[in-house]
Amino acid sequence: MKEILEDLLTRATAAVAATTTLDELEAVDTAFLGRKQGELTNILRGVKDLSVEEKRIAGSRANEIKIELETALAARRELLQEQSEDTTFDISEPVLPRASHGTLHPITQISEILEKFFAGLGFTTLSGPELEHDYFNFEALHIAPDHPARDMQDTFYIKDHPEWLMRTHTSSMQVRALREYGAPLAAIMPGRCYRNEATDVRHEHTFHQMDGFMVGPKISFAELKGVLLALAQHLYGPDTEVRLRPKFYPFVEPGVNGEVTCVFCKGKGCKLCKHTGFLEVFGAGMIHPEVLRAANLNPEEFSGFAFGLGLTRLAMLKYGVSDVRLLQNSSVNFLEQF
Ligand code: FA5
Repeated sequence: MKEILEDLLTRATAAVAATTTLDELEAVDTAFLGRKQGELTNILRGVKDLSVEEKRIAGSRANEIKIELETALAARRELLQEQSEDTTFDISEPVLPRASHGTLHPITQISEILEKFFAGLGFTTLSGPELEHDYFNFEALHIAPDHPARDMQDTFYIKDHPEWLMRTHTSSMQVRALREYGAPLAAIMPGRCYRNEATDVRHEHTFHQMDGFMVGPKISFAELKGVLLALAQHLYGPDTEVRLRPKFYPFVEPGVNGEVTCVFCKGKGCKLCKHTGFLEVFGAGMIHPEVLRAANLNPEEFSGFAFGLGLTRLAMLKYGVSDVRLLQNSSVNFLEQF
């Protein structure tokens, strides 16, 4: 009797596993456990006619097998039910138009490319306030209240609070960051800036910059050059060259104007690069000792370089946008190209 029961269990389990529809499963259920002619039901019914010893052994095993089989059937039933629900669809249902998902703004895209690049060089990304105090935007950067450099960066002031203004550059974060985290420190600071500009194809009243700096015990101009070259080649390809020419910024000494090989004519000279073969994309230099002092650092102990990229300009070059104002006006027709 024991062999008959084990053989039944093997066959029944295999039959359950082989079913692919709920109808097939019900047929297996009836064949083994059906109330009238189920194979196991019949065996259980005949247990009473066995000897006392056989009744004890076969009876308890037959009941165990019944429970095992019921469990296997229930599990299979659940699985087949799920599968049949998954594949049920209404072929008469009307097709809905595909939802529009939008894309990341080109300035966000370029900012993320740069953040990844700088993270690889060990720079941390920081952000700071757009409504800034005059001190961090100008004075801490060695631009006194009557300094002519202020004329180049006129901005929007807060009525009755002339010491508060919309920041004109992300350089406003330099002293804030160094005061907060100390040196050595390498950081980039992307963000929105504002200037009181007469807007044209290259100038907006609201635009994006990314400042960066590295301050440590022996940071030199060579490191600045290396970082800027690696950055330009990462963005515009390995043949890109960087040209640095002297430029005055009150917060760096020496200061430079950084240009890269024109991405449109590859250095041959065209209308966009005014036939020079180069396009201006950043300002940079060695951090002025007065700025280090404002950051509570000793210029005898620490030196550093700083650079400021026009993120808006970089995005225009990378994606071939000819008018800066297109980037601010939120036109879906324009933005969905990116
Ligand atoms: C500065 O703003 C300096 N803070 C950069 C700097 C940082 C120099 C650290 C040295 C060390 P500048 O005013 O040149 O410099 O602006 C830098 C870039 O911002 C420009 O090359 C340009 O790409 C972008 N930019 C400036 N004004 C506008 C504007 N109105 N619209 C769009 N982009 C602008």
